Amino acid sequence: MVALLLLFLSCVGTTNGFGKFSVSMEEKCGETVHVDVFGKHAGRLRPTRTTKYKPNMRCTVTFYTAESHRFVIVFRRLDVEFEPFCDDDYLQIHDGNTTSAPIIPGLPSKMCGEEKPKGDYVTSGSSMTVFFRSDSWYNDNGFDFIFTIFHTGTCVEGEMKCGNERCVSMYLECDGWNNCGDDSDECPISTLIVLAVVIGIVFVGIIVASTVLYLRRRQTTKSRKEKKEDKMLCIHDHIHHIIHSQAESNEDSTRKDDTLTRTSVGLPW
Ligand SMILES: [Ca+2]
Ligand SMILES: [Ca+2]
Repeated sequence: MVALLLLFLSCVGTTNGFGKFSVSMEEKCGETVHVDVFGKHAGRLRPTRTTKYKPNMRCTVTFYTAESHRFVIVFRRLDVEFEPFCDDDYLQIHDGNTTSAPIIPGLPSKMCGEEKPKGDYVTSGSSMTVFFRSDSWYNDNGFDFIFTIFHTGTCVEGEMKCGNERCVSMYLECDGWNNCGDDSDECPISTLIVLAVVIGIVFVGIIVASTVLYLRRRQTTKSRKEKKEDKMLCIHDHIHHIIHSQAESNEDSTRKDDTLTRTSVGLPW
């Protein structure tokens, strides 16, 4: 079980771990969020913290960071009510600090349905504005994406170099989030973890098998004991019946002898 927990943590990571945070459109609706290069360097954005987004949402949230940095976005999920022109519920991510700014290069002008944008998308500057709206009926699970601040050039202390030459915070390494955009900040599952998981599964299997075997044996022993007790009870009843019959027979014989004696002697009754 410990091995499984380790694997889970290594694969999923913790949402609010050091250097990153989780936020929803609902709680920051209409606000501007500063992503500090000396604070948390990455975030996870969803419409709400609930399973499904709410009806009649009209939310705009602007994110900005230092002039030297940009944002990279990686989608984890898109599940917004589908309509061919995405006119009912939709998501837009603008490359700037207002909704008048163009859409981030590569992303659709409106996003809906379940086909999430693949790959990574970067802003041209240090800000981005997210807009999400929903109509009055039928709400799906929404969207879920990771955004990370990065810069190119020489990485400084506290940063790691991604495979695509981006520099991101070293605290984002192997945390379960694709912060570089090419997954190079994430660790492959090590042989040791795989071995630990296999041993864990075998261990759990042995415990389950042993428990089942023990319960079956216990049930079998109980059945045998009950059969033996039934047999003894049957024998006891049989013996009791024989003794009782014998006693009744003896009593009848005595009564007959007494009758003959009284009759032959002529004693009164
Ligand atoms: Ca809807
Ligand atoms: Ca990461």
